[in-house]
Amino acid sequence: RTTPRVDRHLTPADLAAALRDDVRRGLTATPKELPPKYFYDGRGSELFEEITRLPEYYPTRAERAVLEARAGEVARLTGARTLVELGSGSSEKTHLLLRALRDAGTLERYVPVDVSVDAVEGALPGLVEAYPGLEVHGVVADFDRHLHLLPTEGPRLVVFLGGTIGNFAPAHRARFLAAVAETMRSGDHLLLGTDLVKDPERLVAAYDDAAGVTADFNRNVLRVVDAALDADLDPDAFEHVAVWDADEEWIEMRLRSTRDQVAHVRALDLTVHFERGEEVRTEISAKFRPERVRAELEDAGLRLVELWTDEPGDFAVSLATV
Ligand code: AVJ
Repeated sequence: RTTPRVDRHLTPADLAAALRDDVRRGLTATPKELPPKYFYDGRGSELFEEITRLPEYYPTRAERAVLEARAGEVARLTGARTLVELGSGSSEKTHLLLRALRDAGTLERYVPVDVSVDAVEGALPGLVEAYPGLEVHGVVADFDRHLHLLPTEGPRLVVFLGGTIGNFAPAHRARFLAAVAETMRSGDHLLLGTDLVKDPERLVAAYDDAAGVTADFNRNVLRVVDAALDADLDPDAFEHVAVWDADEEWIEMRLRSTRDQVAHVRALDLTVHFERGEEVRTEISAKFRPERVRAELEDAGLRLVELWTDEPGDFAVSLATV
C-alpha cells in the first residue's frame, strides 16, 4: 500500500494573510463585498452539504446525473492516468470518475487540490482504501496561483466541478482558464461543470430556499470573519438576499444590514459602518449558455470536445482539450 503524499504550497500563515487583505479591501470598498471562498469553514461546509440536498438546489443532482451517464465516455475519450481535481475531493462525483477510469484500466493516480489541508487530508484514507494500488498525491495549493506545481504525469484529466467557476468574475474566469490551458500538455483534458441559464424563478429559489439554509450559509461568512479577525459582525443584523442579474446572467448573494450599525474588526484595527439597507455582496454564481462555455474555452486556447447536459438541460459538463 502506497502512503499518500501531500505537497503544501500554502501555509496557514499565507491563508491568514490573504483573508486579512480580502476583508480589509472588501469592507472598505463601495459597495462592500466579501469573497465567497470564506463561506467554507467546518460549519459552512456542512451547510453547503445541506444545500446540495435541498429540493430547490438542483445543480448538484443535475451534475451527478450527467456524470453517471457520461463517466464511461469521459474515461474512454481521455484515457487518463492522472485525475487532478481542483476543489475539495471526496464527493460521490469524484468516485464516479475514479471508478470509470479504474474500470477502463488507465487510472494510476488521483491528485486532490484544495486550499484546505483538512479537505485534502480528509479525503485520503477513504481513497486509499477504496482503490487499492491507486497513488494518491494531495496538493494544498491555490489553484489561481499554483497550477504549474501540480503533478504532470499524463495523460491527465483535470476536473473542476460543481459550477464553482461561476463564482469567478468574467475576467478572473478568463485568466483561470488560460492558466489551466497553459499547464495542459497534448493529450490532457479539462472537465468543467457549469450551471446553465434558466427560468429566473428557479434560479432565485435555488439560492433562497424555503428552509433558510442558504440564508444561514450566507450569514456564516460573518461568523468566519468574526472568528478569524476578532470581529463583532452580527449575523442576526443582516438578512439574506439572492437576486438574478439578467444582464450579467449571474445570481448575486448579498447580506443586507437590517439597521444602521457599526462593527469592529479588531485584528485589522478597522471600524466599519453599515447603513440600514446597505448590502454586502458575498457571491456571484454565473449561469452559462452552451455557446458561452464553448467561446470562453476557445478564448483560453482550449477546444471543446463534448458538452453534455442532464435530461432537462439544467447543468452542463464540458470536456475540453488543448
Ligand atoms: C459551490 C460555488 C457551486 O454557486 O451554487 C450554493 C455555492 N452558494 N448556494 C453555487 C452556493 C449558494 C455553489 N458553488
